[in-house]
Amino acid sequence: MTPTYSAKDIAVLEGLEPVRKRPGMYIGGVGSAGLHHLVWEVLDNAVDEAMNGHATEITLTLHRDGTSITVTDNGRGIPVDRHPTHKKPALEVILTTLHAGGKFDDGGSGYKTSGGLHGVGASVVNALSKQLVATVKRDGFTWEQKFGLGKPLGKLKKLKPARGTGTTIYFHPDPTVFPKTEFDAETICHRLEVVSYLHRGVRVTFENQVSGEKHAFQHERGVVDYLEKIEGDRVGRPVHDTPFTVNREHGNGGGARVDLAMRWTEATDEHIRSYVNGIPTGSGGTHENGLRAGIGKAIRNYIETHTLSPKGVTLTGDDIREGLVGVLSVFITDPQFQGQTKDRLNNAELQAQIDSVVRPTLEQWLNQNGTAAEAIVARIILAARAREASRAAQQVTRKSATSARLNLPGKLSDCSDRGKANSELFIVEGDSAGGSAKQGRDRRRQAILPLRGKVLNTEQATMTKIRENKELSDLVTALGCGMGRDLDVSKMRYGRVILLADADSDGHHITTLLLTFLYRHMQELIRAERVYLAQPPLYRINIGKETYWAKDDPDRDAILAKHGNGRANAEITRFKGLGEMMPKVLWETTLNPATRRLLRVEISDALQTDRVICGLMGKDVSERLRFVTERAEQAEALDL
Ligand code: 0RA
Repeated sequence: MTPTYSAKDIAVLEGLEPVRKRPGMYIGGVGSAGLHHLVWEVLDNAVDEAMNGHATEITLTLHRDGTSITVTDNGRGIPVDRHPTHKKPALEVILTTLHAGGKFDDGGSGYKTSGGLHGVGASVVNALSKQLVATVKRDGFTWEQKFGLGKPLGKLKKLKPARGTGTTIYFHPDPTVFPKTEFDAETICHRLEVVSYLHRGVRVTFENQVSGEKHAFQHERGVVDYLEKIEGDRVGRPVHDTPFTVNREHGNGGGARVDLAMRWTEATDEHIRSYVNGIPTGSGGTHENGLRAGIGKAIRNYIETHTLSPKGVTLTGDDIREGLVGVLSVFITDPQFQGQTKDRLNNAELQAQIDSVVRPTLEQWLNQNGTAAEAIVARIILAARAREASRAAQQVTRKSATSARLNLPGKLSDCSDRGKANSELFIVEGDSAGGSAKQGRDRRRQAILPLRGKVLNTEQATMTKIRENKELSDLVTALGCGMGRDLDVSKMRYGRVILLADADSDGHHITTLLLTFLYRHMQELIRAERVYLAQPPLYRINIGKETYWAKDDPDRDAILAKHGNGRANAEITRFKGLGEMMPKVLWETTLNPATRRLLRVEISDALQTDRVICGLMGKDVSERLRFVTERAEQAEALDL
């Protein structure tokens, strides 16, 4: 009889040439995200080993060159015995064979790596590394095999006797594939910390040999510890003591492993961090929808059965979840991600699965925790009443706002092309700068709104305070597109809004405050690519007959190094503020579309952004200024 091979058996295994030919297909691109994808891939394999109870420790070392990494775990060790069909050590097979869909389940040998939880498998990392060394402790010995560009540089070697088991992968990405091979320590460190929260008990260590720093993370209470960390970084105290938790290891809930910790706080927004197989899902998806649905049903049911329904207001889902902070981590076998940044879960079945786990457990928890339930229900009813009150107040202002243009702020110098795509509203700090900008602008397409005084830090303010703030309400009125839930980007009175502040630290601070407001309350404007930062110069440098403009100190030094012989023949003027600049100079350097440079504000990773904004504008004041100054260097699009 002829043996039957299913298509899967044949199609699954290939050589690594396709990876080198089209790396983007496997890791999403060869930019920084793609480079770090290699790290996540190697890390995931170690995490997998820990998740299945075989490893308790993971160490990641960023080596001194900043471009190579070692990941070690104390798991079972990659098998080194001969693979029955490939006639090679299993380790070599795993590292040189492409596994479709990241899964490699070789029925016969019993090897199963669900390591592709993140995607593609260690062989892809190997293919894209100029060097990779796998070291395994297993069967009483240390074993080692070296690879270059995915090809074995020699056979698997049996080295000295060893106690214990484990796997160590060293890799150095190929600089001919990646234009930039420097790893970002902060990104890696943050990811490792998250791993330690999502896998309770596992000891995760980051050794940064570039900076000499070492961090060790270990959390026995897992997502509950994570919840408390997030709450600590944000404003709004908890409204009840014990968090609500779910911890379902496989089986129940239709197959998904579910880990959840959440608590209502006094914050005015909802903050849920979700993960699928340890991958952050910043744009949510079916698992988050299931969570929201489950919470909504449980709360409504509880309120009904205890006859707590408020009079005169109906509770919306948003009311129910106002102030909720939560961490949801699920592990599933075949995650499907969608969306531009592939950070939204699309597996339809997850919605009902999570819903059916959360609803009954939360309802039961509410019934057993009367004090907490009371506080939560009171919090929800308060949210609903506040919403109704602010809606009523808004309707009054909106009625008068639509009736006339007269309500536009008095300090706004409008442009004649307002409403057209190429029109621009400049938000300028201070009246004197506003004056220069007003004179220097192109009146046809550029409008100027000067803001006086300090802008409110919206991260710590209530909605009422935000609405009462003159500077912010002027901004909202001038833009004409509403804010919060009423935002309608299509109504925006200008093609772009451009923030123009002094090039000094005060200016950066104001920019940060405005960005925080826009991010929290007019986020669609940023997503629609309608928000920009102007880049006014800080220095004028005259060298001989030439004039150069520098936006900061490094820029100045670069110009001096390139065009001057040191500082000797250069004449340097530092602008104290925009107001000091002649209108013509402001036009030439900052306003004129032909000569200026703008940064487009963009949200590359919603979770990361939230983290940064909380860090910046929440409790820790010291972190604030670093942000815009550092990020503004990154030219072109600014990662908010
Ligand atoms: C295949 C089979 C087994 C373990 C592993 C792979 C494994 C892979 C990696 C990658 C990094 N660390 C790892 N640790 C283990 C199971 C072998 C057995 O049954 O003992």
